[in-house]
Amino acid sequence: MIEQTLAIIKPDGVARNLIGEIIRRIESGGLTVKALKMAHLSKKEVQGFYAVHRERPFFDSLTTFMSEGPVVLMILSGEGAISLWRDLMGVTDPAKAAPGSIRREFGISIERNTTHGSDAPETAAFETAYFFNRLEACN
Ligand code: 3AN
Repeated sequence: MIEQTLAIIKPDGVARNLIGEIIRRIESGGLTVKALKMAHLSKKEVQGFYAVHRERPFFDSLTTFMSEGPVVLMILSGEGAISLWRDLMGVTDPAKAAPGSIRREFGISIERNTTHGSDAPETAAFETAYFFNRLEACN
């Protein structure tokens, strides 16, 4: 099934000039970039995006990190895009991520793990709509 998913290159990735390398992996991995923009999110905007995590102990630290500098926001499309993008990223903790995955190669810590990807169709729908309106999303 053709799916759409939200990808973010997090502040640690943008700050280390990894935008090109990560988009190269997205495109050569079989995914298409459908929409793309940069933003320096406010802490409030990040809190709204990560609202499902608001009770987690790392919420304050995570939202501070995600608002410390610019990010790249993208809608990716393709066959099984949600799980395909998560496979390319690797699991949350870079130390446990598969060799060759983005988080294994570039992640600094479980928090500063370079990229984000939606984890299910419902979260993908919420997350893409959180950052892109219908015109921007090329629908
Ligand atoms: P994923 O992004 O792999 O789906 P989630 O949804 O569990 O992982 O966590 C969202 C984000 O919160 C992660 N990408 C990471 O930046 C941060 N995070 C997750 N677990 C921790 C943790 N134990 N300590 C600090 N930050 C964390």
